[in-house]
Amino acid sequence: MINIDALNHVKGKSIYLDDIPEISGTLYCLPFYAETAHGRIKDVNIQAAKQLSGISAIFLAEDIPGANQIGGIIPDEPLFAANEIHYWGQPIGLIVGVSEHICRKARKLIRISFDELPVITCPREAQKLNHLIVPPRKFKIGQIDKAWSECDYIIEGTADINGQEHLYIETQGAYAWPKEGGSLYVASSTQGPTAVQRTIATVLNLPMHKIEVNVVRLGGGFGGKEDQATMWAVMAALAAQKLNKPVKISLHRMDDMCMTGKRHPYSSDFRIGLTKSLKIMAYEVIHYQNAGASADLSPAILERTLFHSTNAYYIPNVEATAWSCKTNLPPNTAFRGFGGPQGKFVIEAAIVKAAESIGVNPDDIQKANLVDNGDEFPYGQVIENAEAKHSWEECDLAFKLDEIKHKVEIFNDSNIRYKKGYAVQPICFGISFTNTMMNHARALVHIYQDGSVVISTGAVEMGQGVNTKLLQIATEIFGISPEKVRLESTNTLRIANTSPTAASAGADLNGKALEIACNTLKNRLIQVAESNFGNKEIIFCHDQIKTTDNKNQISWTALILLAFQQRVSLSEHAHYATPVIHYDKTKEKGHPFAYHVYGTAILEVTVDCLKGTYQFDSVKIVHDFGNSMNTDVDNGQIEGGLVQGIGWMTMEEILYNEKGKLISNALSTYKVPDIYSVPKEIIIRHLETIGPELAIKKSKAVGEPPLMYGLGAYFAIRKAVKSFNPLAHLAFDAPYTPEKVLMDLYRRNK
Ligand code: MTE
Ligand code: LUZ
Ligand code: MOS
Repeated sequence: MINIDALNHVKGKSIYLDDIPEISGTLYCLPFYAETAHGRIKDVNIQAAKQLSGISAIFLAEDIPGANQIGGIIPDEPLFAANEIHYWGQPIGLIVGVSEHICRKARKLIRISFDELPVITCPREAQKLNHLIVPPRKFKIGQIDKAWSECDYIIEGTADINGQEHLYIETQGAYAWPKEGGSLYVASSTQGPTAVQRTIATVLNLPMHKIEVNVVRLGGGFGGKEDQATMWAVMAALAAQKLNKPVKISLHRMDDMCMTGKRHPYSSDFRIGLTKSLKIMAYEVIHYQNAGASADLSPAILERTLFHSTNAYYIPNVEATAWSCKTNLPPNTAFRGFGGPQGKFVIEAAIVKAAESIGVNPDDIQKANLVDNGDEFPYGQVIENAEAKHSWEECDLAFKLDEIKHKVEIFNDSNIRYKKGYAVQPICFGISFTNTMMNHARALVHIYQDGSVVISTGAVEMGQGVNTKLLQIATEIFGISPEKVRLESTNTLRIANTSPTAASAGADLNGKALEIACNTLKNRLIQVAESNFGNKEIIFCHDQIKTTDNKNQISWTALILLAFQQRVSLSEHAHYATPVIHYDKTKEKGHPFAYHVYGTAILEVTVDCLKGTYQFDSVKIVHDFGNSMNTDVDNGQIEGGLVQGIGWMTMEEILYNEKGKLISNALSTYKVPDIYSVPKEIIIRHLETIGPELAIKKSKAVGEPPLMYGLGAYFAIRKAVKSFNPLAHLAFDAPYTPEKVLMDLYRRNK
């Protein structure tokens, strides 16, 4: 089935937040901030701005009727800074006026005076000063102290990895309007409608039942709207409530880039120990996470970094520590992979450094240590249905790794200006929210008396195709054509208490709830059919309900009408909670994931050693989809995730100056992959696996894992650089921008 949104997207008919027809009298709002990343507020002068004609109001912290608090995991984040400013771009108040233009004009007239405080942007520096979001976490397995003595090689190093701008095409926004009796309707571009609802309730001092949050779709989220869509919706709701008017907010790209958090930068120290036969015996790692100015989702992201610190490798002795460090940057947040990719980057760097010092290929070490059934991850989950070796072997078989290596060698021997590099990138990603409590979902299905069906779930469509998958589930169970089924918006009145659509689990959780609802309805319909046909086996297909002996048949539409006339309920609301999973934080052991997603990629790159530029020649992937329920949608996720990962590792460079001001604050200074920089060739093969029961229709979650194939981009480039400049000591410092590549190509170590 093609993506059900494809046609409307192409025609420009899909409705995003800014396309919602405006109610007359709608006001616009715009937050303002001070030109500092850390300061004590002395005075906020809004007089001149307030007097501008067209300005309706300017709200500050003191105007908030409820709590000035929007923190999701920890209550450490005000909606508006009242006394201290903790990052450049932190909202101090909200301007409301008749147009966005007039709000911008007013913003220029606001004068904020403050005392400067010291700005810290480096996580290691913050950790030394004990500026922490939460206490450190430590995952342990085996006995690391003893293990070092069994190692023939011990290699140490440091790896740095920068953040990433989400660059959803649709910037953050919301549109709120008052309803009867002090209730509010809020259209929001969010992955987490319930978080929006709950936070508005807190800030406006209202019960949650007075707030209806509605989400049609997002023009991309990528984690950037898991938590950080909330504050904009709260602002619009606050103004709508105070002024009793419809109020809209839609961030300018440069405000969005400046004011929102990004993927977390990490700085990590590692030590890896191997035997002569290249078995990794011991791995010690300390991660310093750059959390930014408040917690946001950082503690959960920190946790996933630890979960994925050993990627797809079995290591018997591990000690992994992670510090969440509070700095004067915008609070960093969820981004596809959720801390997992950062954990994986460090182990891959450790393997590459070990390979270089031992004198073998990194893929010799990678291959010798892939996880297998019965192996235990440092967090206690014992591996079942491992596909790490399987995907590696299939990848090797299909794409002939030896030939690729040989080709690269021959090329490099006969070329001076251009050098090629390659990397193999295995992945292993755990599926489930690591916070067990969040792994549940609900679905609501109505069959109308004309036989048409409408579905609501907690899943948010953000381009990943979850609605298409949900539609497939319903049409297959009912045996009806897709035209008969419609996916409704995600709405907190229809589906309550949702987890955000995140952790790649949107289709699994909401799909399973939908399956339950549809099957319940189907069983009711079977009873109606049986009352007509007698007790025979009944099948639903091609809009017909028939007995298997083909003697009786009734159309779906006729059966529904019959059921309606017999006063059978044609509506169902179902709930699903992932079984099996559990986790004990006091022991740092458990079984947090429903299953893991595996795969292996081979990336090839050509570096221009005169310019430092590079082009990816090819990325060849064998991916474990389980039994993919929609190969077009899933392949799209692989391509998108891969390119987003390559972008992060290569050209996307977030830069803050020493004062904590974002320098890369526009698309002219922050470069993302375009059609010219994507790999010339991307080949995706499906690994033949059965797929786990806990995946919807045994079709594994696909949203986040492929981003991590992109990690190989860094190491492929490094390989090419090494071939040009073999003696240089190279740091691990992603992204590997052309500037950094050029410096490394001509680096001379004494
Ligand atoms: N694909 C598109 N086109 N747009 C997005 O915003 N977000 C990614 C991934 N793929 C995203 C996407 C992220 S971060 C997640 S967690 C999953 O989709 C969420 O959707 P799912 O749980 O339905 O896979
Ligand atoms: N969000 C979350 C996530 O709250 N918990 C998770 O484990 C997670 N994992 C990936 C992406 N978002
Ligand atoms: Mo995705 S980072 O779980 O929104």
